[in-house]
Amino acid sequence: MHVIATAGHVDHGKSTLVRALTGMEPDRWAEERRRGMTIDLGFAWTELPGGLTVAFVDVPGHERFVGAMLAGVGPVPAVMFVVAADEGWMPQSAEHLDALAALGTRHGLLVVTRSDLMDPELALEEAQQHLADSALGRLPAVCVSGATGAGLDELRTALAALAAALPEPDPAADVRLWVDRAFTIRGAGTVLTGTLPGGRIAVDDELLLEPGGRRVGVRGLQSLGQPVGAATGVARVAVNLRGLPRESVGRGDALVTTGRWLTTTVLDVRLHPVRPGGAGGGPEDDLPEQLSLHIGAAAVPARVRPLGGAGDIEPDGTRTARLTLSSPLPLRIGDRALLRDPGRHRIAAGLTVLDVRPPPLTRRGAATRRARQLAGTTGTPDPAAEVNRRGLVRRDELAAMGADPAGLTAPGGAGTEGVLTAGDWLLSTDRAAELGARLVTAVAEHDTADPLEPGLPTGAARRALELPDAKLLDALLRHPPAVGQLVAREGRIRRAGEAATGDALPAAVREALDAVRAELTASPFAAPDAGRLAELGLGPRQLASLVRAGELVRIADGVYLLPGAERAAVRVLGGLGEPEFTLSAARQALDTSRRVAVPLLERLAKLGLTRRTEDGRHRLAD
Ligand SMILES: Nc1nc2c(ncn2[C@@H]2O[C@H](COP(=O)(O)OP(=O)(O)OP(=O)(O)O)[C@@H](O)[C@H]2O)c(=O)[nH]1
Ligand SMILES: [Mg+2]
Repeated sequence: MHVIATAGHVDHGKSTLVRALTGMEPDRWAEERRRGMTIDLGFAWTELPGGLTVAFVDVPGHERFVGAMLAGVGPVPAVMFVVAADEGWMPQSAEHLDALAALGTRHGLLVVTRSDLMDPELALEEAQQHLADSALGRLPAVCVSGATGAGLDELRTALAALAAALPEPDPAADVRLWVDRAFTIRGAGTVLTGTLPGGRIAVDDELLLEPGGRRVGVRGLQSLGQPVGAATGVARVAVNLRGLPRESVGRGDALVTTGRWLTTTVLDVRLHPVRPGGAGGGPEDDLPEQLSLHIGAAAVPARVRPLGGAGDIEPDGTRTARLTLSSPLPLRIGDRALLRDPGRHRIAAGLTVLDVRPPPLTRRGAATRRARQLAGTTGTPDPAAEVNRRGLVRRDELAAMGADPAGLTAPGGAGTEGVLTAGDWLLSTDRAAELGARLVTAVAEHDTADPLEPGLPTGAARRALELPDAKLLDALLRHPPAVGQLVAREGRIRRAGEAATGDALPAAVREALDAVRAELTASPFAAPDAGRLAELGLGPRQLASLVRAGELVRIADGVYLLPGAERAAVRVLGGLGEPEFTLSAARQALDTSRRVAVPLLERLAKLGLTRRTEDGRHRLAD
């Protein structure tokens, strides 16, 4: 299916044409038919030559209903632009053209109707001239009469050609259905309608209703008046939602795929002049601070703050601005939208969304720096550039921004274009270098402050660098400048190669160790007592660091021997010549005190080198 919106000045014959083409009544309301005027959006559809089905979204032409017009054309990729032969180009022709140009609509057909009332040539030439001066450019054109039916076959053929030339939307795209109508059906509950631009909705799907993020289930689905199990964009759909009160939804809300969209009230955009060259309504004209943002079927008051000065307007008249919305919208990089000035009844600018999670502008000069940073960006999503600009960003958040990082990086390794992956996170090589340098410094500072416990605990390292995920620490250790300098071991980030050599022991501790070592070499089981340890300046922390460094083994509280003391003890005890021996015999053989002998024998038993006999003696293991 294809969807085409109408556009054109009030009373120029849009609805009459839709009626003639489809046999359906686009003016649904009695009031519309009584007044002969479209007030709200109308929907109708037909099959075209060649078998393509086309649905029309018929918009009102009256200036008062421009909000409805914008909600109608917003999500629709193509337009049937209608001009009355007897009236020619009129003010709402111009405003509708401005709106289409600003929204980026590029597919269309010009229809000059009411040709039974006047020769259409003049109106046709005039309209083509206006189109040529706009971003749309000249369009294929047909002259018809909705009253007599003249030219309608030709119009059908032209519509079929237009529909066939429309780009194929992605059936796997994330769903964002802008609600253009919401109503209640007795017995079924709340129904929303909209133009699905791409992606797929199926019965029993669970979606989110934005703003608000309310979970909603699809109870039923219709397309072109028929129940369907699923609908793939582009399509007109009516969605019956489970358990949703009618008053909690309205035009401009959006039904979106769960977890795939970010809603935002602050965004950075590129403003486009409505008309090439900028004459009349270009963003370089004085832009009121309060405007109305229109995207899809939504209209939201927006505060506009141009970024940078007059010098930051690019040669094509575009410039960047920050918008603050009065209510959140699900937006993505690359979205097209427009700003309307309700006070002056004009389209003020078109825009392309550049960033839906922009940095706050707090410091002086931040707005100008931001303008420079965004200069040259077009809104074409560039995941590598986004990662580089942000430094650190979650994968799913980047995808939700509209810059899907799939394929950007090889899992677990250095990616292309300066992007590193770490679990769910993407990290720019620049940020990795900066964080890595900070980590090297933090570890060095830690080791200076606390030489007895070398290595910065990983938790402290993460906090110091404000890393949201431990995997980022691993990524930093794999890349310059940390790689080769730092290693992770036993829960700490350590200077590479250091703990193994014991270099980190302070000189005083090293001297004390030398003394202990000399004494224990002379008398291997005469562990220095508390007085001696204190004399050498070896407190609990120093002793613990010597144990960690593998210089001493701890037999019990306050009892330290040289590494290998257990094996040496077994050798001595084996020399007793008795398979079983008492504690006292062992103490004498080892030439030590009970203070050492008791825990040492306990330790030998624990290591399986000795065992206790039933009568409380000790025996070497076989
Ligand atoms: N003679 C003649 N009258 C026409 C033709 N098309 C429309 N009309 C008349 O023009 C008037 C407006 O037609 P509509 O189709 O309602 O115009 P519209 O563009 O839908 O108007 P809005 O939706 O209110 O903007 C009606 O009185 C129609 O009968 C035509 O081809 N020939
Ligand atoms: Mg109408």
